[in-house]
Amino acid sequence: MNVVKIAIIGAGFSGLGAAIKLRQQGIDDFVILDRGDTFGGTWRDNTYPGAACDVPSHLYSYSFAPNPTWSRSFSQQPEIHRYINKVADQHGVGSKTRWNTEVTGIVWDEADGRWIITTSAGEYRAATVIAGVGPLCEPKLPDIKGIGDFAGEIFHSAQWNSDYALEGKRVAVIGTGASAIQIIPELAKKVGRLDVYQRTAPWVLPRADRPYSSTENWAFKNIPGFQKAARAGIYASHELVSFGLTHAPNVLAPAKVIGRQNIARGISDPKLRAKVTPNWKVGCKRILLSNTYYPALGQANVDLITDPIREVTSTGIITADGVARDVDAIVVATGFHVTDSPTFEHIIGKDGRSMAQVWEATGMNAYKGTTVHGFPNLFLMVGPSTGLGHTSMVYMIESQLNYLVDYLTLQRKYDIARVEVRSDVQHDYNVGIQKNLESSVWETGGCASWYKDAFGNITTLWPGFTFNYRRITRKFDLAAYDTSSAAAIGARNSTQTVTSQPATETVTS
Ligand code: N01
Repeated sequence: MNVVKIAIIGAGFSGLGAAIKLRQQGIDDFVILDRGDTFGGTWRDNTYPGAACDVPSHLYSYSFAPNPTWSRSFSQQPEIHRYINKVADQHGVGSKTRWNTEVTGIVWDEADGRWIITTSAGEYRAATVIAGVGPLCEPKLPDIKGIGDFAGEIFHSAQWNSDYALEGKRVAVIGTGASAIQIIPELAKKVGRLDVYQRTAPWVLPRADRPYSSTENWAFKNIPGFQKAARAGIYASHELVSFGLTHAPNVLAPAKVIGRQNIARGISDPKLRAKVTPNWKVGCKRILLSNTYYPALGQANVDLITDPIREVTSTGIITADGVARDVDAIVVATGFHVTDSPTFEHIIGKDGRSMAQVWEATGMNAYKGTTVHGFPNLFLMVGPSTGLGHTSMVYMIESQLNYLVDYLTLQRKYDIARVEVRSDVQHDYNVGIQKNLESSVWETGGCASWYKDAFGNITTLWPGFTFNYRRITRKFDLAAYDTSSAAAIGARNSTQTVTSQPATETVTS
């Protein structure tokens, strides 16, 4: 058994960021556990052709590790993966990581005041766990009749089989979300026939992607403040969108015009144009960016199929109209388990219930997207109500890291051994979140999306400006927590509360 002060689960943007912050705090007694073998998380796993980021590179990177040599305005997966690993090298945290270590259980031991972490490579005990597992890490396979019987090649977009040559093959893609619209133009170039199964047409806007010139990269590197200014400009322009998404969906009407123009520019056939035109408000689902998706759909070797899928057979797909289309391979681009992630079943809190069981009753919720009542000394990264549809998640991650670092400072100051958010504080916080979402496009936009949970609540997204999240995570608000000192834990039965005052923080967007 390995005993550490802090265990970080996951080596993506969150886990790596946490490790770097711990190092900067002078904390070395920690370990990072990851099932893969390099840093990167989702940017390591999603290797599908065309994988790229929808957020400009200068914003989709750590503020403390700017990269003046991004090759394009929107980076592709290999470059982001390289960036993350370079940052890890620069901060020397590779040696803290246990690769190929799948975490199978995280159980709170109240008597010991520590988490017991079971992994494929043995057991760990840690006083504090930072869960940087990411919301988009558990591929969701569609529940379609017969899908298990398909005899050809079938894989999820996040589990790309690069050993399988798709050249010249008959291929079906199920889904037209963020991943699919990046995959489809790449496949259209090389497969014999491509059947695209669309359940709901997405809004796809032009992508202002271009290579950076050597002069620009020189300027990012050598002109003081130039890269920071570029980052700030990108940040500000994206925040404007958040006002429309959260408070005034009609403000986004120009985006609809731009989306229609993108369709008209990319597709000449009126029937196909009609099929790809969404009937819900822009922003209700994630706004997608592509200059190549619509032209790909218009290619002679590509068919867009909008009849619902009835079943999958051993040789292909049959739609509700009875048409059978045989294929050699099926690419399943149907998203991820987000509000129902299997990860939640593996985290067992103080009363023996899993996070999945707790959230079955209440819906997925946390305090500031980070701490959950009943799960002491656990910090979720990119937890409930911290997701974004309009800007960089790295900004949210860094806000959470501020919160964590401030906690660690207070922990030392007050010798805190156990910290648990108060249930009333967590409840009130989430009432505020849901209230802020009432007028949002995600609620009123007339679409179904993974942003909503089984109760119909939007438990994934941060409502409003991200600088408000930065503001509420700047300081760790001890008053929102019940805390116990190390001495009290030692005494086991006599819990000594350091502080438990009414919390006053509210969410404003
Ligand atoms: O998944 P999705 P994704 N039968 O859930 C369809 C991030 N991301 O992997 O719309 C038929 O968006 C489903 O149809 P419908 C980003 O946050 C970021 O593409 O539900 N179809 C939809 O078309 C994104 O939001 C980047 O009707 C079925 C598709 O599958 C998140 O990842 C790049 C079906 C799923 O779309 C997930 O994106 C890529 C069924 N049974 C991804 N079930 C960046 O650039 C589902 N579908 C940062």
